[in-house]
Formats: sequence, structure tokens, C-alpha cells
Amino acid sequence: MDREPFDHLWIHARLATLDTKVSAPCGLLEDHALAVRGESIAAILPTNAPEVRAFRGAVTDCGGKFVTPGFIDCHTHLVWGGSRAADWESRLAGEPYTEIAKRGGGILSTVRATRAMTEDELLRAAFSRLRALVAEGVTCIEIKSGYGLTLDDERKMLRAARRVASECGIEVSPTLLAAHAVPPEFAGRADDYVTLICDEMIPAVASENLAEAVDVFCESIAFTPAQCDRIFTAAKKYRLAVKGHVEQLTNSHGAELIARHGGCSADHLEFLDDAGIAAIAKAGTVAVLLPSAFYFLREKQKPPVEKLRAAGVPMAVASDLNPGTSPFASLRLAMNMACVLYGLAPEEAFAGVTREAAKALGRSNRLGTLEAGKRGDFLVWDVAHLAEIVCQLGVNPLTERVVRGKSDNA
Ligand code: DI6
Ligand code: FE
Repeated sequence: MDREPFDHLWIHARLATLDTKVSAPCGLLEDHALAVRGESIAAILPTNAPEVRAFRGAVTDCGGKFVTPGFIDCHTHLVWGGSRAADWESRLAGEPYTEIAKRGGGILSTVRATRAMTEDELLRAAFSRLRALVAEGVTCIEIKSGYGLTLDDERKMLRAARRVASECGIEVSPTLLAAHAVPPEFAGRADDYVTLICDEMIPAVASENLAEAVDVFCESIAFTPAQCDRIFTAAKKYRLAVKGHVEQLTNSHGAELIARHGGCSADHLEFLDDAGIAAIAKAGTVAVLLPSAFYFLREKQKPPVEKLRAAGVPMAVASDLNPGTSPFASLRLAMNMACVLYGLAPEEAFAGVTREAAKALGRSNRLGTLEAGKRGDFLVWDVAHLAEIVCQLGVNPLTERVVRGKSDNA
């Protein structure tokens, strides 16, 4: 008996491959078939190709629907305890984010709530948020720690992050963000806390394989570039990737620091200057844009998108889902805001949550585009125009999710 070359074919699809080798916008291939074998994309062929017509196995007729790669949310703080709605009310009444942080609200109030919760409780709290992201197409997510700030509490967050992603059946990229805020027990002794991060937290997390990257909040209200430099040096010693929240509220030259360490991404970037752009362009560091935090903080200064584009810096878009500055469990909302507030073309927003987000997480070889050999993570959308996915919110046109070659419509 002849063995079929594929397990499953999706035919009559409008494939937005996001593959730069396909010259049409979004790498669009009209009336194509996507063939899956095992967990991977085995082939991309015109629907009328002989191999497609000869196939006798399982076939899904997409009837002209669009198919995109699975979305990758490459910057989230999905796991947290408590609520910051009261902070938000204070901000609406005129108190700045930085002032709230200085009086022990902000990140530190989430730290108190997160420390008080068990791993199971954190997992349950994160689950509904992740389900919302998954329902609109997220198939891979980066999740940071950063609300524990002790070795045990950071570990607890990272374990909850792994478990929640596995319960939702998606891939996780866990990141240690111990340098998110100086914890109260180290008040006035930030350098000592950095020593703890470098000498204890990074080695422990690396040896237990709990994180694949180390992130920092390099900012006037958080850690200095010199402190972040120490943290990155320690991270690299343990072969962890480095990235950072930089130039979000002020310009601290954190992006240059990340570039110097060969970091995978520089995130936020509202106050990025020309030297920072040149540095990340040269280093091949991805710029991760987080427009929903910009929106929610009512910031005025936008990241230099035109200059980043001109310099050829890959731009990813992420939700920054967190309780304080971006409590939005929607990557499509972030894409919409990247277009409306930052001036990205919808095509750039799609690339930002697929191809470029894969780059930011060091997963370009496996994820981010529809190409033979990449993983079978893709989404089927019932829209007449691809940009509809980004343009209209509140309605979910996602009709089928395929993860590792398996459809959830089966
Ligand atoms: N920048 C942010 O936007 C988030 N973390 C960071 O370093 C805010 C996190 C929070 O306010 O809880
Ligand atoms: Fe963030």
C-alpha cells in the first residue's frame, strides 16, 4: 500500500505566509494548499498541483479563507496576583505612574499580591488570560517573572508560566525578570539585590532550566545601565539570552547596552535615540513595540518607527500583558494600536506578531512563517480582507487553530 506523503491537507486557502521570499504583501499565495506531516508543514503547493489532486488522506477545504502563521506574543507578564485597578483610578485622578511606584504602589503592590499566592493559584489566575490570547490566535508566548523578586517567588512564577502554557497546549518562552523593581527588603541597596540576581538567581534558574532569557527594567525608577550590564554579563555566562525594557519613560541608553551584549530584543523604545537605533540595527536586535502600554499610560512620545524602518531594524509587536500598564489580553488590540498609534502598516503588524516575534524569541528556524519544514502552527480566518483581522475588534473571525499539525476543529 502506498504511503501518503502528508497526513492532512488544507486546500483552497489564501496563504499569508509572511515568508519574505514570496514577494506579494504578507507573502500571500492565492488558492494554495498547506500540507502537514506530523507536527510540521511538509509542503506548500498550488491547490491544483498534481500532488494535491492525487492525495487521498484527510483534507480540509478552506473555501478561500485566509491562513496565517500562529501568532507569537513575544513580551508578556502573564502571571501575576491581585489587581491594579486602584492604581488606574489614581492615575486617572492625575497621579503619575512613577509617583505611584515611588509610594510602593505599582509593580511592588503586584509583588505583594504575587508573593502571597501559591503556584497553583497563580496558574489559575493566568489561565483565563492565556485562554483569551489563545482564542484569538496566540500559539507561542513569552512569559516573564518579575513580581516575585526572591529566588523562590521568581521560581514559583516561572513554574506557573510553564504549566499554564502547557495546559493551553502552546509553546512558552520563559524569561527571568528579577530586575523588574528593587524589592522592599533591599530598599536603598539596589546593588546588593543585583548581586543576588547575578550570583544566586541566574545560576539557579539556569541550572533548573526555568528560563531561557534574562530581562531587565533599565529605567530611572528601576535599574541603571551599569546594574543591567552586570546582570547581562551573568546571564551570558549561563548561556541565557538577554533582552530589556529600555527607553520606555526616559532615555537611559539601555538599547545600546543590549546591542553590546548581542541581545535578542530591545522592548518599548519610546525614547530611543539615533545612537540606539544604529546600535540595535548593527547588532540585529529586534525592536519590540508595545503600543498598548503607551496608550494606557497616556504617553506622548512615540518610538521612532520611521527611523527603525529606514535602518532595517526588525519590528515585533507584543501585548505587554501586565496588570499595571497593559491589562489587555489581546494581541490583536496591540496590532491595531501599532497601526493607529505608531503608524505601522497592517502588513508590518502581521510580521510583528509572526516572523519578527519569532526572531525576538530566537525561534525563526521553527516558527513565524508558513514554509515547508517549519512547525505546523497556523490559523484559519473567515475574513474577506486580511487587514480585517487587525481592523475590527470585538468579533473573532478565527475559525480554526492548528498547533503542531493538530487542528482544534477536529
Ligand atoms: N514596563 C512595563 O510596562 C511593565 N513592566 C515594565 O518594566 C509594567 C509592569 C507593571 O506596572 O506591573
Ligand atoms: Fe513589559
